[in-house]
Amino acid sequence: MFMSWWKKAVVYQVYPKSFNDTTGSGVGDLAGITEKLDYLKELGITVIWLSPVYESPGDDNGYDISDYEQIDPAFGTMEDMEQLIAEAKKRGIYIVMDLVVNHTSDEHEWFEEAKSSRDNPYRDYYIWRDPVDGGVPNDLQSTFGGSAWEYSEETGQYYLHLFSKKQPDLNWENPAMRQDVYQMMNFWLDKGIGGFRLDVIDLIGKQPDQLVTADGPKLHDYLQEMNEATFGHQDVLTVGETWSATVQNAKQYSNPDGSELSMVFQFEHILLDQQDDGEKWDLKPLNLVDLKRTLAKWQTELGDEGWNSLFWNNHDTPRIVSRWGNDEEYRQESAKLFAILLHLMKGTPYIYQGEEIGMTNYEMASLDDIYDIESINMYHERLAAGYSEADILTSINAKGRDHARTPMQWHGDQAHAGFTVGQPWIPVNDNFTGINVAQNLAEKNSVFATYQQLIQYRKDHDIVVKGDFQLLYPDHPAVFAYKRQWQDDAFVVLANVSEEEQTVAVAELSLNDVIINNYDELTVRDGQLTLEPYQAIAITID
Ligand code: TEU
Repeated sequence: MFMSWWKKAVVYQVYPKSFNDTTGSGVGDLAGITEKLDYLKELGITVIWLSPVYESPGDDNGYDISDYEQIDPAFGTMEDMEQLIAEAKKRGIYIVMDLVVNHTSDEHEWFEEAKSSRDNPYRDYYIWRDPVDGGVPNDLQSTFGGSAWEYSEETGQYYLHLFSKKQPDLNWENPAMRQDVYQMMNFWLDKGIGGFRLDVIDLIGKQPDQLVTADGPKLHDYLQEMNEATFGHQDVLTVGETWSATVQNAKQYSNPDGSELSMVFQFEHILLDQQDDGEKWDLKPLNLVDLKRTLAKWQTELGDEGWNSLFWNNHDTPRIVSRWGNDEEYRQESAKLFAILLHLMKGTPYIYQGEEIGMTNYEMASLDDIYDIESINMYHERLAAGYSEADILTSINAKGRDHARTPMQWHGDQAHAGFTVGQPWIPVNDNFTGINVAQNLAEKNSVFATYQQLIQYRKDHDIVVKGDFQLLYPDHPAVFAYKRQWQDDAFVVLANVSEEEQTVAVAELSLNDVIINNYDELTVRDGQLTLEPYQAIAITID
């Protein structure tokens, strides 16, 4: 049976600003990515998801685009981009661009035109409303704090911004705007890119007057139209960022008939360590049983009616080893455990830069250490609302987006971890002397080696891509275990997500050959398997 290439792919996300600087500017660049392609090839990945490199004033690190068809000079030139695409292709790697079309920058020409007068042809590219009772049109809130409406003096109306006020929302009801977006997408497809990651795509069908943001009534119509006008005719990978995705609508997004997207990112597991009715800043310890149930639900219920994306990390989340592992005593063990758990599931795995060497969160001691707009806005908002600074910092240290954005740690014996010869735009994590690429490459049992082995195993064994999934010991509070089965092949993954030794009965499993083990030993006695702290193993079974 024909199988889309992206079902076998492993994707690596590059956040260009923090990856590799070749000019000494303190900001990573495109040439820096090209320089590291051999490293990525050695890891084994076949796709790079490139966070935005388009021209941008940088209010939200490139997620505020002022020109979709230009490269931001901080990252290089269009020639650098073309070279990256070509050099990657030589190594069997596709470049997936980040498509941010829910909003633009307020410095985009469309917005500059739109705000200039009510009858400007670009006015309806954005969403404008009259004041109500001399104030905002309604209670819609921005993800980055405060009202989602900003008053525009020139024309006496408010415009909508679901993110920062420098990120006005595009009006998808406007067919002319949609055609311009499709044209821009084709401009990039013509350059030979491998697809798109579609930023907050579940918001484009919004109905602001009804306070509807995600999953608006025309969302899927727009996606089908976009598909038809652009990537639908090409063999590319498309992945939607959909915070609101449910198994049900994920089947529609990733329908195997190809009418919408290849797959979506669902975030149900990412939301498990926050209070039910709170924001991400309202912390709650992770309950492992919930995590197992959530991921197992996505594994089994999408079935053959859709396709999963698998991830622990991206540029908006804290580092997994610090978040749900132990980044001190068991850093390597827990980093490998999360790799093993994720990479042997069904779906397309995504690795976020630095995850493959077990990079950790860093400590933010005051506002001076915080760079991200979301955290900064929240800090001021909560301080004004009466929260203590200590509480605010606890939340930011747990969940802030800067953790993912500290520079990639290449070398332990070079200034700024070899990321730049200049002053990095955000400090390098102090622990780079012990956690870096050079040391990972030199060590046989490194975190990197584990990722490499898992990626290779997926390439060599159809069972990883195609096999059925079954959760084992669903109620065990510390052991995350599952079985995969494809035709005559089967294996189990058994992982102890805790600092205490755990024992599970395995007599019925008839364990065979070890596929991977993050410890040297494997202890089975009288049908009981003992798992050391953060031990994770995969074993074939009869
Ligand atoms: O993220 C969507 C989004 O909603 C995030 O702001 C998210 O809620 C938050 O970071 C959770 O911690 C996308 C991009 O991934 C993000 O980097 C952008 O800031 C945002 O869209 C706006 O484009």
